[in-house]
Amino acid sequence: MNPLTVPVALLYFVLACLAASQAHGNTTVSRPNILFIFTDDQDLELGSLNYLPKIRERVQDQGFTFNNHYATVALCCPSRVALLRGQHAHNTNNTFVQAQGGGYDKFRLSGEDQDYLPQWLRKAGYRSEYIGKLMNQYGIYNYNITPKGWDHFDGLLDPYTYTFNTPVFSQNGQRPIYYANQHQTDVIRAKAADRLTRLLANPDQPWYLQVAPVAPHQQFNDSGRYPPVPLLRHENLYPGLTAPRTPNFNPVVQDKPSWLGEIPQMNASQIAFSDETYRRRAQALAGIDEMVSHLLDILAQAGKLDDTLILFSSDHGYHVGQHRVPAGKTLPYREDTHVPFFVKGPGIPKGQSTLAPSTHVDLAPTILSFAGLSKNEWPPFLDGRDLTSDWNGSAHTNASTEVINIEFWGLSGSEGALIISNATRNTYKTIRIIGPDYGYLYTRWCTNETEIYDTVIDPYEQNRIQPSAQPSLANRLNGILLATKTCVQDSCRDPWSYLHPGGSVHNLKDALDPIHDQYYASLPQVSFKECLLFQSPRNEEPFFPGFDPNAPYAFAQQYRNSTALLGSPAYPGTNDAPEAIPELGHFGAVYQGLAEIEKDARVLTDEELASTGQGTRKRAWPLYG
Ligand SMILES: [Ca+2]
Repeated sequence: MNPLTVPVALLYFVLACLAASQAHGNTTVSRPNILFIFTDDQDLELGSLNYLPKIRERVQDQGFTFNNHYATVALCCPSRVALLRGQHAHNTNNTFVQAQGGGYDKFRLSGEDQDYLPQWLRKAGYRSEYIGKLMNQYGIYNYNITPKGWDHFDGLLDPYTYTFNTPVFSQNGQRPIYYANQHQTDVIRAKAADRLTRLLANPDQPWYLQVAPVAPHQQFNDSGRYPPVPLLRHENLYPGLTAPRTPNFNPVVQDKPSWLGEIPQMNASQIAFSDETYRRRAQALAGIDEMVSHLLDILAQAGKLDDTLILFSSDHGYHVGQHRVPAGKTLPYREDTHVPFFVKGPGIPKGQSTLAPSTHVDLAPTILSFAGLSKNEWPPFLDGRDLTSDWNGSAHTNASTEVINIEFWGLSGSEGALIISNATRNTYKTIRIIGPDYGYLYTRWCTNETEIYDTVIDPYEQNRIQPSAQPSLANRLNGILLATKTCVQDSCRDPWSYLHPGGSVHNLKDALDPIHDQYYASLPQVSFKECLLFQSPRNEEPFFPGFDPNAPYAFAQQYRNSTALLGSPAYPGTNDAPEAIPELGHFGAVYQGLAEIEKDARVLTDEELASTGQGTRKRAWPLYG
């Protein structure tokens, strides 16, 4: 053997390693493209996937499913901000759909818009694009303040986001365009298809494309809240379809805290509304099935279907008649928080799944891991965990993943067929435990009522366990909630170790050892002083012993600007449509190209733009100190 062989081989190896490490942050190495389909208000528990047969066949069955995936907030804006920042809502402090709890203006004022997913993907060498609904309160009044980070952004604008037949978008901050004579789902599909085709034309540039339709969200306009408006070509699908009569559908007995404990059973017209909502949701999803099929066809034609990471999920779940509420979200129960999540792509096993719990807070680290961004370039404040290990077969080895933190601040109510409008006592903190052979849901409401369910024997979350009946269980659940309600980073990923720094407790079973009775009995009860509509640390005392709410690490305050001055602006905008067009999305629109979709498009008039702050949706919010 030539004595030079070994050192030369070693040199090549070193050079190869250098090249690989330098690849992070530039575009010299080919990386899988990423397509993320992100729907709005799509349940898992009520069978929504039954109405997406092509997505199931072409994505889910070809990939990996997370069967226990949860949103950490059952509401659009806070869930979306948590996902895009990789942080729990108590750390983003974007906790509601409008000021002062949350919204797009708060996202900007906090500075979080300067340090979130698209900027991190850029570091990984990706081009990032976004089509559809980003978050609440990005609208005709601030469209020109383009969401940062995206290389191309074409967003729906409030107040037209929830009126399916009056789609209004701003592309990269340009003057809003109204796509007359088109249904929103078709516009998003055509826009996404157009961008996908352009992205595929440059094979040297890895890309991330997030497509965020509003379906199957309810239609909201000035006159009220209604079932979603499907594409006209789908409006006769599923005749006679009714909402599933789950055991918790409009129950005779309802033992619930706060406002839920006070509402009557739904009457016949409210039940009919629930059924119509469910049927319309199924019809609205048919447009999503078409949309994704169109995008998959484009990927297949380019020979890129197998090379692309495809993610599918929804911002949170939905209930239709469960717990006596005709339609809506915002509740801590399974229907509102459990969401579809599956991935398909290179290296991902086909047709497999996991029961390991996961949440939307995990998506940012998972996407960054897949994009190949070196961990030392990840933001320091991520609260979730990288899920790529789950599809690589090492899932659920760490029992600490059994804990899911869920939280809410703000209003609830029913989205149509009102039983109660603007329920103000809907702020709560919840822990869901999903163990290998046990499961619990534990909620402390802002009324200081406690709600406990054994979710293994009571999966519909109806039979409350009184804390006094199982005090050891109740104080352990209180303890873990005390830890997660203010968790940051590692304490979110492993809250049992936060409670037990010695490393002796890794799950609820360990914690229930009587040796810990005194410790858990000594911990303060999770409490609220009053039912506020936003996060106020002083309202949420006491905290875990030693926790200082004023310390910079608390609520990740060092990673965002103060938004204390975000006042209480009137709800800007009106849902008055430029024109009244009842039904759109005719048969000819299937796979119609963007040029055809744009045929009747026009910019909004000065008068339409000036409607900001007018209209019946103007609301004044109380100012809190
Ligand atoms: Ca939503």
